[in-house]
Amino acid sequence: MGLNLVQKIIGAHLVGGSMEPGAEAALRIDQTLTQDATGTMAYLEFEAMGIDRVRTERSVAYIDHNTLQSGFENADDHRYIQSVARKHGIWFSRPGNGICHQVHLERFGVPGKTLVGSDSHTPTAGGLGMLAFGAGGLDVAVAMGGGAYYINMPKVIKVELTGTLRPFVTAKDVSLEILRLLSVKGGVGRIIEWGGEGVKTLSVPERATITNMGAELGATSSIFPSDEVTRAFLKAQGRERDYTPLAPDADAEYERVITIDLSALEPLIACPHMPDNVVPVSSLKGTRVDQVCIGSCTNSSLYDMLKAAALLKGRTVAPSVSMSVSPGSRQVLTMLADCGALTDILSSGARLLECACGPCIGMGFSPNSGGVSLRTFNRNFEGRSGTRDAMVYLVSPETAVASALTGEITDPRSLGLPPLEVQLPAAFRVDDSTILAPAQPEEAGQVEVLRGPNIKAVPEGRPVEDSLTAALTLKVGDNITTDHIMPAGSKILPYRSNVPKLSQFCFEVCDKSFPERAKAAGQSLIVGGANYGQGSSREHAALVPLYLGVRAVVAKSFARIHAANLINAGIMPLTFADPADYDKLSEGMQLQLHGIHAGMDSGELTLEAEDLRIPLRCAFTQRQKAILKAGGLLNYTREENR
Ligand code: MIC
Ligand code: SF4
Repeated sequence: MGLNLVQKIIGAHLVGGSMEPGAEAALRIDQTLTQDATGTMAYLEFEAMGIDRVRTERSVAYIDHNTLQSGFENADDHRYIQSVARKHGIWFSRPGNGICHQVHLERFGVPGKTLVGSDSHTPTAGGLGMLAFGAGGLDVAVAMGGGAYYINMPKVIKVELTGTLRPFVTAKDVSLEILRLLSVKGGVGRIIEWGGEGVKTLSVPERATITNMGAELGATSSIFPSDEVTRAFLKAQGRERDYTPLAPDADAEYERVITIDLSALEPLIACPHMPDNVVPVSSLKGTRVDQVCIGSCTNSSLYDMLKAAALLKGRTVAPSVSMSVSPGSRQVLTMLADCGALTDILSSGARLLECACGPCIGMGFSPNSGGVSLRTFNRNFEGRSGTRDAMVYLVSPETAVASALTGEITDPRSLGLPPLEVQLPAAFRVDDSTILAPAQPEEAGQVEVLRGPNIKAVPEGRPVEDSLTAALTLKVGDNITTDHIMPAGSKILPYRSNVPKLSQFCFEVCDKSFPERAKAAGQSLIVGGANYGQGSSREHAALVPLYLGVRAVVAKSFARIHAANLINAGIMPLTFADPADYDKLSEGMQLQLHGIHAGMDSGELTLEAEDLRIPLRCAFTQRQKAILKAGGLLNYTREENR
């Protein structure tokens, strides 16, 4: 039997465990990336591990999330990351240089290599044929130190593409179509391997738009083959030497094959407040639009920006619409300037924002009250834009511009314009002067790490004891995202390296009184529904509950990265044996778990509450059990290194 692409890359990186579906596989990691909102914590954890220099082929620290410096906090964190990177062998992409995933694709991604990044959209690099995973900061710290990255061996779904996209139908519509088909839970425990004849018709940035939004499916990763299109992209980036062709064997096997005919797609739109709430754009024709944003790691490539500029050229944004454009990188922005497309964008009345995440994570440009915002981004969770009652829709750049011009949701095909003729350049403008090299090993000792007063200690995990009595301090429903657990936005993000301060905002979207209640309870338990912790990789969604005394979360099911982050923090993720038992629990109950250690071995525990006996499941690997008993991955790693 032949191998699929995922099996080939995993096979070449397997350092422990097994490739049997469901089994734990330990992978050698070639590259890591961090961004600033998760990076400070990741580097504090790396420092705590006591390793002098990273042991990867390439590690890069990006500054792209916390670029609004409305106080000293973010600036201090940036100086910390810059200095710690210089000292420990990590490349540093300066603020303004661009969004980590876009810059990594342009300058560092290598087909066939493995990448772990402290951001859930790290699989964007799968557009280049890289096997990339989003992870918590601590997992990235371990990978920087040369440790393996552990995944439960996923099943592989193949999406076979046929046909060619028609004018004004885009890669973003492919992402939305697969979300419509599979839902935000449909990728859990799976890697999506894209293939078929249609792949050849998609450029690397288009492929990256598709792998980027695999994160919204809950998928472990997403990947495209590496072919002549990949070679041309790398060559245009001056990196043809990084090219390797990669394809699955002809007789490779998959869990299932889904076929998407590109020629049959139409412009799609994800409605508030979930990325899988997808309908045709035409079905919302005429809906008023207040704001339009183009950018984010999903749609900020030169290709996306050139298309937007071509549509805006000689036209003006409707007076009722406020529009922003954030190019994904300095390379994109300077090339837009060089070819005059920037002038077309600015002349239309759109506002130019920095090459950064910006509005995607509520860092400025929040919509007006109850505003309808059309964004080329990947997430439209409630409140994420910074405006609690905003209605955020996700669309392609073409749909975004068409709607900005008319002031209402508009299928770009209905404008009656000729197809856009946008080509990728034969050579990109390569200037790496804003990516700083680390110090040479012999100089590293003299580099001083600069720590501002905002940087507080990483909370210490507590070993899981054999019995636990704790109050149920919070019960939440299905699809709770990490944006619910630990919201972001311009007011909160500056405290990513200050867990005590951050804890005041925990679950703010669901229940403002939770932090006080949890603190008063001393130790507590949270109950959740299905897909608990979906969305980002932020380990703060585990570290902050840890700080507030949360010892276990009992849910119907968990999102992959969040479950790993809970274990890394020493918090037990437990699932209901019968999801119907969820209804029997209510806030304020005193809950008990006994014989936890034996239960972790058998995979079964009983939650006792008043006269209830609720069976729970806990399928931990040996390593995960050891981490929980050690009180988290940091303690475990320290013990291992001793
Ligand atoms: C996001 O898109 O939610 C973020 C902000 O990029 C997060 C990381 C973070 O919370 O810092 C992610 O996707 O992992
Ligand atoms: Fe940044 Fe948004 Fe991408 Fe997250 S999803 S990395 S906040 S652009």
